[in-house]
Amino acid sequence: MRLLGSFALLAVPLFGKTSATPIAPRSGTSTESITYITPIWEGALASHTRSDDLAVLSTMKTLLGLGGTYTKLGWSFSSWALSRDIHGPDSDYSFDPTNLNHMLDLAVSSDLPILVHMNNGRWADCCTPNSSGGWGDVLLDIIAAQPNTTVLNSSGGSLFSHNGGNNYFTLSRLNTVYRNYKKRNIQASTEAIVEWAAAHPSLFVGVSLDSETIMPNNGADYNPLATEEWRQWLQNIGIYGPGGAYFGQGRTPAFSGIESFNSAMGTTFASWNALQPPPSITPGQTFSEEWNRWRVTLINHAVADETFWIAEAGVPRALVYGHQTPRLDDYGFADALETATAANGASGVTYYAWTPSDIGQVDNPLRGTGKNNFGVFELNPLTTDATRSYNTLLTLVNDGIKVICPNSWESDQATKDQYALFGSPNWGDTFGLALNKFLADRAEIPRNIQPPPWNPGNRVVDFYDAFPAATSSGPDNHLEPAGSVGGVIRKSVYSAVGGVISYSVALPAVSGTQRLNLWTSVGIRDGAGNGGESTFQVTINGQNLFGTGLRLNKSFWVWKHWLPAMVDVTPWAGSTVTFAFTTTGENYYGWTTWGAPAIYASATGNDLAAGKSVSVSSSDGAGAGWDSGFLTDGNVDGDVRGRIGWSSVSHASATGSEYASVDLGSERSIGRVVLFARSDLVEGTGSGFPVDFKIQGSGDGAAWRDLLVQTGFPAPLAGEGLVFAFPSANARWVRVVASKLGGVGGENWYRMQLGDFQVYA
Ligand SMILES: *[C@@H]1O[C@H](CO)[C@@H](O)[C@H](O)[C@H]1NC(C)=O
Ligand SMILES: *[C@@H]1O[C@H](CO)[C@@H](O)[C@H](O)[C@H]1NC(C)=O
Ligand SMILES: *[C@@H]1O[C@H](CO)[C@@H](O)[C@H](O)[C@H]1NC(C)=O
Ligand SMILES: CC(=O)N[C@H]1CO[C@H](CO)[C@@H](O)[C@@H]1O
Repeated sequence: MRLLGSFALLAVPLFGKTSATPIAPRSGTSTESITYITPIWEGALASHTRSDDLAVLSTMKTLLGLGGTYTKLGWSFSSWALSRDIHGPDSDYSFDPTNLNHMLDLAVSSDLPILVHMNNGRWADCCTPNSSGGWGDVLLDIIAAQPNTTVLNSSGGSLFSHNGGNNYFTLSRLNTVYRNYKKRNIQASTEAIVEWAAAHPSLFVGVSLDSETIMPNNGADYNPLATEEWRQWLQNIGIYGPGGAYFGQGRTPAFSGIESFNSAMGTTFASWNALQPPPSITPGQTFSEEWNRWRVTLINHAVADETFWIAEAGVPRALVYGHQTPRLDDYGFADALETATAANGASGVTYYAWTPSDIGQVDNPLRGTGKNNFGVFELNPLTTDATRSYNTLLTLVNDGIKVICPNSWESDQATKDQYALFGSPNWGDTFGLALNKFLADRAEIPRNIQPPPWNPGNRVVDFYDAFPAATSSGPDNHLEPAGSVGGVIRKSVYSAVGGVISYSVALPAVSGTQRLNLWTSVGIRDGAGNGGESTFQVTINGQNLFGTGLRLNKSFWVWKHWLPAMVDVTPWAGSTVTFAFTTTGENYYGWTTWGAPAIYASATGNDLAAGKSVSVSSSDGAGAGWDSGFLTDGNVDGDVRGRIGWSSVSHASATGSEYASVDLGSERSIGRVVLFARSDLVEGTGSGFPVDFKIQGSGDGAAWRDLLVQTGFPAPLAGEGLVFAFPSANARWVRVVASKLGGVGGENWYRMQLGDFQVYA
């Protein structure tokens, strides 16, 4: 038995880190009942002087109204820890807290809650005059002047420039020059916020990550470090190999040699060193899709790592929000929706919307991935119609949003605060009116907290089981048994494009705060051919539940991804309604599946394994955060510190048998197991999660039967909860038996590690 090497990693102090006291964690997913409206307002950065700041905030309070107990007005601003807010060369451009402290003080004097945008990504030099009035981009220039730091196009031209939003540094983890400065300064900025928040807990809403981390276009990123890291990721070597900081997070499955890569991709590279990205991206073409998958992975990693840096400096992950612009252009910007949830704390987006249903297309999937604690960190209503803006806000709040940062692009920005919401005869006025009414109407209404999908409650309608009684039209509607769809675990309802599957359902009545939610995941069944997109929609009595529909590009199949989604159907409780599951798209490509679609009644959900006894095949790390008892302690808060979960002993190779088994105390009918990845690794996504495993049930603890079989499961995000649904069965003992194990970051070995093990009816 070897000791867990990663403990040593955790103990290494970070340079520049002080011992800020962490503020008390608040669970962002179950106890937070406040919705915050925090307009973006950069204070003295705009056209007025600091002495005006309080007056501007006071005007904002008067014009928008303060809200009340449950819906509150606040504001949000940026920390520019790599540009404006830095000391000079003598202290190596370390973080200068002067501006941040000014804004934090303003929050206290105005008595308004604040959210801080960590604006150190591509917008790092936007609107950031430094203390001497110049543009505070000295450090950005210094970093950009060093070798291999910026994003490159296919002919080696740098795509970095100082033109607000174009600070494109390569997101490769091998870009240590940029990452070291960024981590140091972000953590210093975080520590100042944490110290302030500890003194003013009711004024601290949270932080959002770098705004809108994307690729500049489809001609990026050809930086040699990005290519080198891609080679390592494809083979699970280097930083993704044994001993590497990100071991266990490489591609699943890895390629054993360039020959197997060439044969899968239709390429002819002579060696791994000769591997280069395709010169341009052709959607649907296998090699292009593989390359684009890596581009999205780079963004996911950047978002996840920044979250960990901030969490490590003391902000609970539930208060660290992603800030992405998903799905403007999957192949150009690589801005897949998953990048908005990769933060693995809370999630969030910038959003432009004409209509409320535009918003629903993003926030329903965010909720489905368990990110019911989510925000819109730049909300641009794109309409002059105050009623539409108001309805957009209502849609968000109905979906359980926690933070809304209104923004308003004014046509007369030159003479106004950049993000003024009032005082001009343009869009801002109508949005301001909508906000004013919303804050007043919602003042005393608690936030509409939605249950996370791993505990959505009791399953009251199972569309899989009910399929034989459904009417279906269109080609090839049928059931797929659990585990049979591309090796991905879902019991799914399968249809081809044009398929409509209709169910007549008597929804149960609800009482009190109980809610009914439809949860499903959507996927594309077959990947042959080029391009193509499917749109998934569920209607209830003909009315769309998913706005304009959930759109999936074929890459979801290529990557074996499923998009989870959840929508509230409580308004129809107690009545008999018709649900129709429909898919539209290009016929040739649009073979689609609905994974484990069901309706759950929340507020009655019950983890049958909670507090129950666990037996395991082996154990390691006792006293250092690891104990088999932590598997059923219900602690999934995703905090970086504390009770982590269970770890097996180490194995020299991935092939190894380990299990964790829970005794439910009596025989129960079960249909779902939810496994949580370990959540504590300081950098990066989860590892130690089993790769090949079975979920088994037993009535006597001796004879086991397979409930579900999984092979080649890709490394989940740190702390991610994964829902494995299977046809209902009776069992008293439930176990997860792994036959192929995951690598563990910072170690040379393979282990089975889980954060939490939950079982549901
Ligand atoms: C502020 O900006 C000016 C002009 O861009 C630059 O010369 C100066 O070094 C900057 N000061 C700091 C502290 O970055
Ligand atoms: C790459 O960038 C350089 C410098 O901006 C430009 O001259 C060149 O045309 C670009 N090449 C491609 C293929 O985009
Ligand atoms: C920059 O990239 C080149 C080409 O891959 C490589 O030889 C060199 O070592 C890199 N330099 C640094 C500092 O990473
Ligand atoms: C929403 C989205 O990004 N859809 C894209 C899917 O891929 C096709 C190309 O095959 C694009 O045209 C779509 O815009």
